[in-house]
Amino acid sequence: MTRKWREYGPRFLERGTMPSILLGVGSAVMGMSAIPILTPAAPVFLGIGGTITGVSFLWTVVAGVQAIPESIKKAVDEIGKYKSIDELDQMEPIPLKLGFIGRSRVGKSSLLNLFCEIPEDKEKSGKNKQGDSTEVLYAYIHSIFYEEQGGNSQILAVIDGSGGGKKKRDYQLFKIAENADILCVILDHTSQGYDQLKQELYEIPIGQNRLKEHEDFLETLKEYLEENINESKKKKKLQCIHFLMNKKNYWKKQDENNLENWFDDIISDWKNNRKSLSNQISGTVHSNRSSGDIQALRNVIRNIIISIN
Ligand SMILES: Nc1nc2c(ncn2[C@@H]2O[C@H](COP(=O)(O)OP(=O)(O)OP(=O)(O)O)[C@@H](O)[C@H]2O)c(=O)[nH]1
Ligand SMILES: [Mg+2]
Repeated sequence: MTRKWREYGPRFLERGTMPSILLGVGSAVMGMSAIPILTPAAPVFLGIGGTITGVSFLWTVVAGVQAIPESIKKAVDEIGKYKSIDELDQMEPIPLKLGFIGRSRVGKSSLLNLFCEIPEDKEKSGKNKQGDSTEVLYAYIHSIFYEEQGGNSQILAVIDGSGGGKKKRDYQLFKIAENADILCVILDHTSQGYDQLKQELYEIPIGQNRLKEHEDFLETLKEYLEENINESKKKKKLQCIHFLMNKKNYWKKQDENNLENWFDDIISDWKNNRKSLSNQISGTVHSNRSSGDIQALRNVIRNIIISIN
């Protein structure tokens, strides 16, 4: 069976077709059993049974058509487009998935736009297309050269979710973690950003609550990954978790040591105690406002890709 059609069964069942078929058969039996009983109620039973059977039949047909997977697309033709993460496995080759996760306002969407050099008119700021449910996550298909221009390239699907505090939003971040090969976990010391301050070199003190927010998030992420990777084996070990301590340009000089130590402690903790979750664990201090830092991150990702291949 081709890769495309292997998906058909699960997609068909996902659409609630099993209960619908059972309901259809049940009501057909109910309707038919009314035929020999020639009471005035028989046509009513027959009518109800027939209607339910008809609706179930229609439902099954519609689900059967909807479940046909999209054709396998050449990944190279999709560069520069947003794709729902469910479509990524219909590409040839399947792109390597790089996920940006972290609390709201850490700079995930800004990073996606800068990292992939998405033209402004194509920016989506990580928001889902209107009309889609919040569960639909999009990836931007991007090509990264791992040697100088003209060398080998790797097609990446870069995924950015919404980091709002609500449980529903957490679901998005964890869904990214579940799908990614390389996970970039973004942290910062303040939730403030350029949009509010309109200044590049503003010194913002450490938000202790903000650090606590990240610590709690990392704890939940760890539990989630442990559950998925170790126990259910639903997900394979991540290739790399790279931590990014963003908004360096807003650090106060006197806070540098504290923030570096806080960040180093997190990386050491994951390196020492979470080895089972990822093949590689690393981290860099970073600012989205620095083009040098964006390039440095590209190099980090490129080196990870080289080490995987
Ligand atoms: N000064 C400064 N501001 C930054 C940096 N990175 C992001 N910002 C700003 O922080 C604000 C929030 O950034 P977003 O990219 O929208 O954050 P997000 O993580 O996508 O947030 P959600 O979508 O709510 O989860 C924006 O105003 C960015 O311009 C940085 O390195 N330095
Ligand atoms: Mg965003």
